Amino acid sequence: MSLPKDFIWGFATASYQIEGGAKSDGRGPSIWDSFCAIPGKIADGSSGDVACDSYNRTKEDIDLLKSIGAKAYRFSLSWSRIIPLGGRNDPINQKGLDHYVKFVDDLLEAGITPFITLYHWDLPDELDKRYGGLLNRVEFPLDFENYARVVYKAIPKCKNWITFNEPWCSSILGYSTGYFAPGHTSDRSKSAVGDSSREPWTAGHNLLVAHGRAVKVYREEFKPTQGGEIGITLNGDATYPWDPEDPADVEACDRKIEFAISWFADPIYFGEYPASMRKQLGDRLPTFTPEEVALVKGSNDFYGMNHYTANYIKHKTGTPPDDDFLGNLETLFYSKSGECIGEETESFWLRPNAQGFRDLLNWLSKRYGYPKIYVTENGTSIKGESDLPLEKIVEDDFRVKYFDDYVKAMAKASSEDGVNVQGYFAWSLMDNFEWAEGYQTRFGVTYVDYEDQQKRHPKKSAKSLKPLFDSVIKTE
Ligand code: PNW
Repeated sequence: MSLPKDFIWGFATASYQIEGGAKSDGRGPSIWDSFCAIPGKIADGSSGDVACDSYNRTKEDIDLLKSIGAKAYRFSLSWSRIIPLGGRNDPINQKGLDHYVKFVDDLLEAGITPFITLYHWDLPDELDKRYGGLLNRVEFPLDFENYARVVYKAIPKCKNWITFNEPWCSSILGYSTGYFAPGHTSDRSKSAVGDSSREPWTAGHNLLVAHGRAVKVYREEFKPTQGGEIGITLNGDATYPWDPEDPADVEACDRKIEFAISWFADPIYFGEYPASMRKQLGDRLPTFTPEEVALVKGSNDFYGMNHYTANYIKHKTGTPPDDDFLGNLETLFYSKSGECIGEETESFWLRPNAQGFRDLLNWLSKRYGYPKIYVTENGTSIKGESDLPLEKIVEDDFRVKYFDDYVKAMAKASSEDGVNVQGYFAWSLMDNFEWAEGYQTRFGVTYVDYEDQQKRHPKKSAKSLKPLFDSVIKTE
């Protein structure tokens, strides 16, 4: 089992989860600032106001990356730091932009390759108020295109770009369940606004078009001189039939991945939505205009894969409710014969199953013609981690084993199955603001002491990745 010689690996973070500095140097608010201010939305009532204070600790973060051997760092930009109101006719905040220009310079000087995510969920709040944010099919893609252009122009040294992180989360958690900002849902006990039967599919469509626009601008105006690559990052879990003898469960396994991943990947690789989604959603799923197809089809230089877990899938019968987004099926932790998918973690949705990673890498490769894959996130929380004393927290053997199992499964997919995986980012470089779960759930390979000036304490897992990758990456 092995990974290719120039395989690149490192750690990932996202702006709102680590930066803090919410009002520093002219940053405007994002939808997450507003969402956190609504009582009851975040488990511990917290926000990203201070988070890991990374906005003020770039040197410390780069030193940390260097000390644990990272070759690359994936981070995201705060759109409202760069254009506080967000729109294409709104002013640019030079200080905010300069912050990222310098950060990239400093990373490169330290020998670390930057991978920039343009959008990791923190839409400028003004755009949500001005025209409904992601729900606006015309304005949102144009404003995103403008923001992307501003950034490409300012940071020519970055050669690796990701447009959107997990559009599934933005669409479903933001507009169906209301679990994430902006919190829209049909459930009136949670939100006064929202239509879970339509809005998530509209948001997803507009994200795809915005992605297409940003890629077109990169390819036409910047790629010829800068020579970088651009893609989108999609999340999705592996699936196994609840009853392997039941063809309907086997079929539901594919449908589950289609509703999560192919929703975005099929338009990007084939120019249309999966048939299973069209069949269930009818005209609630928008139709691509020819202009939109031209923007979206063929718009990935690489496939960004975020992956954490697996589920058993049991098909449902009858007509699914209007707010169903899974594809008329159930996701379960136990199979019919009583097998468990994996051990519990601190995250209700996450249980480790490394074989699932290998199987999903194969599924994606077969469907999309063996594209170049960067695993842009993979990692785990640990049940009860936050309640342990520091000396126990840094002995995170559960996380060490998770990375060991997952990286080896990926190496087998590469050398034995022919999957074209070229990079890997562990989520996350440090504990951070875990969205609606606040700070209780930790994903970091570094412990952040929020009670003691956000001091960083590398855990065992932080130091485990370098020897692990050294042992599987080919030397010639
Ligand atoms: C990813 N779910 O999101 C994100 O890209 C990160 O920002 C996040 O911190 C990380 O995973 C760990 O959660 C997900 O509820 C968040 O199924 C939630 C879900 C899936 C992915």
